[in-house]
Amino acid sequence: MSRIIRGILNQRKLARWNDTPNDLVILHCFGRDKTLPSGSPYVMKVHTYLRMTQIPYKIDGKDPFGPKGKAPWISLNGEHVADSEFIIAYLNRKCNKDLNKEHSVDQLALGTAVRVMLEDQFSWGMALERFVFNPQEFRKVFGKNLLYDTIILTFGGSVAYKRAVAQGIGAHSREEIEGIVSKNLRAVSSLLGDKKYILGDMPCQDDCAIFGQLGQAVWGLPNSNYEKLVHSELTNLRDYCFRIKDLYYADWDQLISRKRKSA
Ligand SMILES: N[C@@H](CCC(=O)N[C@@H](CS)C(=O)NCC(=O)O)C(=O)O
Repeated sequence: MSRIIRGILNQRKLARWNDTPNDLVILHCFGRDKTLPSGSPYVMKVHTYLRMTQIPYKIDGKDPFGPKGKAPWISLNGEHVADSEFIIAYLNRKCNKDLNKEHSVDQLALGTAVRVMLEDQFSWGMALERFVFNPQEFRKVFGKNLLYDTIILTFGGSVAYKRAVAQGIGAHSREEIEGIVSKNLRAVSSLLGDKKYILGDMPCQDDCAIFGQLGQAVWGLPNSNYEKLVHSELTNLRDYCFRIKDLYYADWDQLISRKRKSA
């Protein structure tokens, strides 16, 4: 699709969300999944941030793909922002929030390093596991019906594979990729140790992203080696995810229900 046509379609899509209730964030993302509120780590990240900061929000599942072609994106008072990091930076400014104020610059650098490792490496391994190596298992997380699942998994598999090859990791064998990604998880486990959150007793902004990613290993990669790793060996990662779930997602079971459409 040409850039001009994409631009026009984008403008139309955004216009639909110009007139939303005052000061209410609309979080645009895919519909609910079956084992966790979202199989997208980036959606989980923003969702968790909204809960930690207690910013009022509502979920839209009809327009999941934003101006940059990805989920999530948000609308607030006629403004639209795409990309989880930019969304959080924007909301910090607009709503005067700062989850990092208790932490030193050096501590925050550690949080950033862990986030980037998971977002730029673990998440590729996760996408390949779901769409390329083990697609039937992923149906347990997001499946709707055989036809829908077959289309999404076939299309998603081909896109995920091409992108992973372009990124670099996709050139490796499944075993090699699992080795790389398991090493990520072991590194995060060592850095977390017995701390409650990645930097200590208080959560920081990067905990939203770290939870979003690790939560996929805990609840969103059934019968994978990553699931086994966090449930049997790296149990501090599993406990970390349960801690955040218990604190910020009292309605978890309702959220993973297919029946409700908005939060
Ligand atoms: N850098 C983006 C990444 C978002 C992202 O990759 N979203 C995925 C879902 S997990 C997506 O929309 N993929 C569709 C596509 O790339 O076509 C962010 O932090 O929000």
